[in-house]
Amino acid sequence: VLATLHGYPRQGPDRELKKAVEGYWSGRLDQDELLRTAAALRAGARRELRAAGIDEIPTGDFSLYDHVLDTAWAVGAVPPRHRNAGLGELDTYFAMARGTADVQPLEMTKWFDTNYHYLVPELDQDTAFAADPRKQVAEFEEARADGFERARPVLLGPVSFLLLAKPAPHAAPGFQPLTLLDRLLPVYASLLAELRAAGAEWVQLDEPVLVQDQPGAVLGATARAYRELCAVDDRPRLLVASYFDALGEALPVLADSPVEGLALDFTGPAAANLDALAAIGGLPGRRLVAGVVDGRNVWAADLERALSTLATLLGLAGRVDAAPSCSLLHVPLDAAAERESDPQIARWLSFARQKTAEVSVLARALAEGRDAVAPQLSAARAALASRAGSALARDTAVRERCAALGESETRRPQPYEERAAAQRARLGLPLLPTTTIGSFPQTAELRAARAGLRSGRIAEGAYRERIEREIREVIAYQEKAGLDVLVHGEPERNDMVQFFAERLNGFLATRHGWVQSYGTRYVRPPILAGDVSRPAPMTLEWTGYAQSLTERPVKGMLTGPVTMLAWSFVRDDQPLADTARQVALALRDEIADLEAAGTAVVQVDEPALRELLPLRRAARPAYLEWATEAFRLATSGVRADTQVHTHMCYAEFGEILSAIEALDADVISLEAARSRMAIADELAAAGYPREVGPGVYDIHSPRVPSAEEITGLLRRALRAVPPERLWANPDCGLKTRTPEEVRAALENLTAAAREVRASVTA
Ligand code: THG
Ligand code: ZN
Repeated sequence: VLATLHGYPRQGPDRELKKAVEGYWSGRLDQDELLRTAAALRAGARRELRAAGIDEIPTGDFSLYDHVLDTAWAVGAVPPRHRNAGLGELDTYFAMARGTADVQPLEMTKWFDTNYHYLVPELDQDTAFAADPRKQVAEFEEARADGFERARPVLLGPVSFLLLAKPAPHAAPGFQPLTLLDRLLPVYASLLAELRAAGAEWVQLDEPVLVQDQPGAVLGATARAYRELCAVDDRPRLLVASYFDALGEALPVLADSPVEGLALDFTGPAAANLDALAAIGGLPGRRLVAGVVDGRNVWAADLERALSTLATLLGLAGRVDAAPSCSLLHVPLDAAAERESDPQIARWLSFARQKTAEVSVLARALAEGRDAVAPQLSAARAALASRAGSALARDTAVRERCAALGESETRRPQPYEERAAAQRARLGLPLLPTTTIGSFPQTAELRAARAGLRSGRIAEGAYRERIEREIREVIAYQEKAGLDVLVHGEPERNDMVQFFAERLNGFLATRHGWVQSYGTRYVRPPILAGDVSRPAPMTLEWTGYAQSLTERPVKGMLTGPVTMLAWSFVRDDQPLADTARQVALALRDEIADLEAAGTAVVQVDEPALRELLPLRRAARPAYLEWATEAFRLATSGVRADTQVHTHMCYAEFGEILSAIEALDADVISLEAARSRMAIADELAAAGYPREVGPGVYDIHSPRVPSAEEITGLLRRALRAVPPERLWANPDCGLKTRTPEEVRAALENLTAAAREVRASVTA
């Protein structure tokens, strides 16, 4: 029994990789310096893995930007616009990642249901694959030279690569990337042969798409792919890896293929792999890499339970190795770095360094017997007991309140028509009212002021004056621009989840818990550790201050329960639905306070509603049920004449249209500018009965849309949505744009709304 893993955080202890890559982009570092830093970070990671007792290490999991991009590069899937941009290799690679002044980057999208985002390969009928094994071979040889006899190159498998890709912009209509499988397999065969020639005994091919429901054609393609790859002469042994859920119908397909090993996830919903494996008679004579330590959450493992899973698995495969369930890319590097903030809680946590140690304890326990690791096992037991028994985890008042909730708390008492009439009377808005999504540009001084308050360099009073000044400017500006429903601009907020997490009981902040979100961008997700409650109002002060400055309605801005969960590390000791309900109750109280203070419009954002959608269809209805119920629990306590808004962005909404309706929000704003209003048609076709603001300004682009362009988008939306139910607003918050861009775009937005309004009433 060996200890191994699928991948390790790339950024380094102090996000050195971010600094080096951004330094290269800005010209502060040259290519050699960047590549030297990257090599030093890989060497550092190998030292850590050696110290932790990992027997077989992954190679090739490192990336300067993204591993799916690296795979596209390794198979030669470089789109012509990047290939022909006249750049050197490294700059061509970064042009695919983030574009240049002249060429668009690849699209970016979420990696399954994690918070990591990958670059979407673009393929068409003319894509000519060609193997470029240099990165994989070099990183493997580097590990060997460093004394790792057992190193296992890891790359994305061919089926997942094709299914995660999308047709290039000018692909033939109806083109499907999977049709390129026959062209792609020889390229994989050549990568495998090169790695074998370099001395690799095993190569891991990741096929995470197989944990999603796949049609028979995909399962058939999988069988064919691995039959062909296994027919290659002089190849390494193949380990096909899956993670994030159970393999389901793909398990017998892989088990029937000639591959020498499988890596399976046995945590969370993927624990179903255990019975499924037994049902097919196991993998006799073959290797099983057993993911028994949750690789994407931060809790110290229950080693006893993992050991008993491993013990069962030992009877089901020729050889069993212990591993985390997936790449450790999804967790921060080191829980020990949190010790200074709270040594007690740090014991409950397991980040990447701790998880590698857990895996190595498990492997030793099986290889040498439990006695060999008795101290570690008892420490793990003690940490688990300490967490389970802590007062932080259980708040009786919160639990009693949740238990007493009934159906009436999740429904607004008045039907929508009655609410809409009451809101019209109270708000007196024009047709096509204009608003923004919440945040306004955040200047460097503002960020410095927040950091200054935190570190004590800026006094509380001076900070408040700074925020007040910012709010005054934002309100005055919106009045001048002629917006109808105003926002305070959120100058006091860093991140829409972090801000609330810092103000709610039950959430913990980390100091160094960075996790890669995409490229050089990282987030520091809060940890949901205990029952959630609201010790004091969270948004009243600044919302109230903003409202005191204007006669027009100012929206109270909150982050919804699902998004609070999606962008945090969640508890593993109770269902997500229970945690969501607790967050919802805290928000419900906040909204009641806002309403009592005179707020007439509240917006509860759920940009992550689509993100938590389970990978398997069978689990989706139950998720959507509790997710929409939590939103209604948060928002349904208001008066009929208080208007509830919600906002969603970056999602394919199609799959969740009925859930969007089930939120029962009075107004919803959605991302739409990039899809040219397709969402307005979809909502109309689905019979969506309430008000909508399909975004008419793509805030992800520095381009300022003209009034004519916005007028066109509004007219386009009016083909699907009647004028009494249409709002004019940007796609998303304005935080990432410059004040100049925002000024120009909002003036064009209000001008366009005035024009369309006039033509509708004429
Ligand atoms: N908040 C949180 N999670 C998120 C998003 C968010 N997950 C999904 C999506 N939005 C991710 N998008 C981003 C966008 C920008 C950055 C990170 C994730 C970013 N990070 C800074 C960096 O890496 O330099 C650090 C930010 C900080 O100092 O906190 O720019 O909106 N919770
Ligand atoms: Zn948004």
